[in-house]
Amino acid sequence: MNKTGSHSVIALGGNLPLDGRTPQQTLISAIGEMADSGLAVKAVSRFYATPCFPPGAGPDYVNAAALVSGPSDPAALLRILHGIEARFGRERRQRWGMRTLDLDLVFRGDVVLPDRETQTAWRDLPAEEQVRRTPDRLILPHPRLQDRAFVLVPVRDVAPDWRHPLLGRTVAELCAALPEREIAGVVPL
Ligand code: PH2
Ligand code: MG
Ligand code: MG
Repeated sequence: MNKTGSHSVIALGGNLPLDGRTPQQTLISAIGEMADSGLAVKAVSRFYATPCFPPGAGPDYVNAAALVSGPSDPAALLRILHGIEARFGRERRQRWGMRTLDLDLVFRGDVVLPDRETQTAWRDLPAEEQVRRTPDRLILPHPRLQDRAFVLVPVRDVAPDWRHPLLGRTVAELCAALPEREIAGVVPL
């Protein structure tokens, strides 16, 4: 089977210090917690400094990605990730607000959740609605994956050949389709 067939990729991000520790240190600890929570961490990307999205909404982020194998049920994996976020001081207050740690499930093999139509509807959501609306259930692949250099560039380090099950493009191809300026803003630490 393809290496990413039964694997998941988790995007890590943070832009606030926690107890005097930098976001980079928090992300490293979070990867340790993933392993302690029973996930097999197969690969970790480089760490990147990335401009905050939306621009001006806070300090720059540190972003990374991890390739893991874990529970076959994506919802069980998500519960583990939420538990780790909570242990690292994450408070869910504001959409796209500043945070000490964000762990997003980017994909799980070629699973599409909850179904093709719903994933497509969230993926095609107009930008102004993306600010207002948050899905109340797990959408896979992550509906904004193809848009964001701060997700795609780290994910390319660990899973360049994973193919989006609905777009039919690999991570490397999705990356190459982004404006050069956005890729250039994602700088290895
Ligand atoms: N995450 C967000 C909102 N904005 N910007 C960057 N650069 N990196 C992120 O991980 C990020 C963001 C919401 O999860
Ligand atoms: Mg996020
Ligand atoms: Mg999140």
